Amino acid sequence: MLNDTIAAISTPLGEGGIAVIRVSGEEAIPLVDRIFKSKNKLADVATHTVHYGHIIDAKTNDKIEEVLVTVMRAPRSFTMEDVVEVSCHGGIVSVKKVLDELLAQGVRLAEPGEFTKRAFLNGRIDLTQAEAVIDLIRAKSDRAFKVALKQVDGALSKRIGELRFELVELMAHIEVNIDYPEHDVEEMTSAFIREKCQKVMEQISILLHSAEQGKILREGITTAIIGRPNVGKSSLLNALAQDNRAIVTDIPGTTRDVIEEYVNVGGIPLKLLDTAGIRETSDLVEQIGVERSRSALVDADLVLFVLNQAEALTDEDIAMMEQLKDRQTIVILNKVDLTPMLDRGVISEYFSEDRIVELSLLEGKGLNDLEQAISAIFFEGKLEGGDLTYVSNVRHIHLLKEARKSLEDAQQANDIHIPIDMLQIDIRTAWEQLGEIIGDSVAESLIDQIFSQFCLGK
Ligand SMILES: Nc1nc2c(ncn2[C@@H]2O[C@H](COP(=O)(O)OP(=O)(O)OP(=O)(O)O)[C@@H](O)[C@H]2O)c(=O)[nH]1
Ligand SMILES: [Mg+2]
Repeated sequence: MLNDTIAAISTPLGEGGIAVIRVSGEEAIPLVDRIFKSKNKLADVATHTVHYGHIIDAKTNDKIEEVLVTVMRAPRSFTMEDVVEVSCHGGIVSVKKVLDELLAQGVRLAEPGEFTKRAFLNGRIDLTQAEAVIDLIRAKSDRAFKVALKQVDGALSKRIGELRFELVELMAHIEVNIDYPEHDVEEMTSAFIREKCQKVMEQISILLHSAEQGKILREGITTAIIGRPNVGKSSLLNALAQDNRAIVTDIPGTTRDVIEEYVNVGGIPLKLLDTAGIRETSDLVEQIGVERSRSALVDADLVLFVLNQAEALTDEDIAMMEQLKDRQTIVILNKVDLTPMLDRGVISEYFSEDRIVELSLLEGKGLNDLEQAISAIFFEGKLEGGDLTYVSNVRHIHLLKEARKSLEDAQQANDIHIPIDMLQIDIRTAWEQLGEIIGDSVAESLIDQIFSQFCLGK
């Protein structure tokens, strides 16, 4: 199974200018050669070159498609195997035909992700990088894309590698101590263990903290737009979506249902929910809408509370601010093109200045300020700094937590002076758990690694 030759259509199905079929494996070149008619045999061409010709029906010799074929020989390819990419015309039928012809030659249809899996198994990328390739494909925003790109590049692996190096150093130190036990050395070792474990645990916590941000980047911040009828909630959704997604009228109670829209605000993906204006009403449909607004409010990570600053605050507005003051909230004072009527001082009692944004959706003013306020909340203004090593994968998060737990166990054992060869077990477990993140399958390399990097007695 491992080195058989696989193929798949690598471009999205549908009508496009071109479509690409990727073939990878030991037999990729000879198998494509059988159905490729051109001046040259692919077996003879140089690697990383492109060749014009036709894919033919092997039985009838009829031309099926006019193609360009790219040859990339192992190991300089995505999978590190021989890879042939066939570019043909973009229609579904022609691509299917070429693929069928390849399958008829004995090529196997690739499983989802199998090219990337091979890249991993052949050692071109590690697990975090393989997983990041998927994130890259699915990225919903520019920033999510950059994070994934960085992970493909190996940024997370590098961080994990550094932590494991700390632990290897620690294990080497302990190893020496087990071999040459002397009391005062033991004292020093205990302090050394405490310090190192602490350091690695802190680093793991930082990575775990970034997991929260990673999740946001991938899935979007659930953001509810809340407020009384007619304040401009739907206008806000439309402005952020740059589309007339929701109906806007001057009739209070226009929006009855929750309208969902993914938008990208300054590179941060928001799952925006426009809701019915909250008010007491006898209209049954509107009542249901108001109920839905309230439950959207409960589930939201971020609330955009919209007020019309050309109207005085009502008791309901104040009750709402009371309810929102401990949540992630941005207060939007809309309609600043009209004469102000609202007492801003009251709002300041509930929210800090950086959470209050003035807008005129009619004139399209203030959207930049809103963008900044959102960025500031979720990235504490730090995201621009460029440290984009986010952990966003559930498997990674789980292993990081496990590793931190193992180190906590080591710390506790150390505190009550349990013999250090016992601690060694916990530290080694942590080292292995971190190794699992990057797909480095455990122990056998441990000893080699210790003694290749350290010279005894130093
Ligand atoms: N003057 C002015 N009018 C605005 C502004 N933003 C929105 N409006 C108007 O206010 C009215 C209500 O806007 P919507 O966006 O429908 O308000 P809403 O909060 O969604 O209202 P409901 O769906 O009824 O709860 C419309 O007539 C908009 O054109 C603004 O910044 N200035
Ligand atoms: Mg509306």
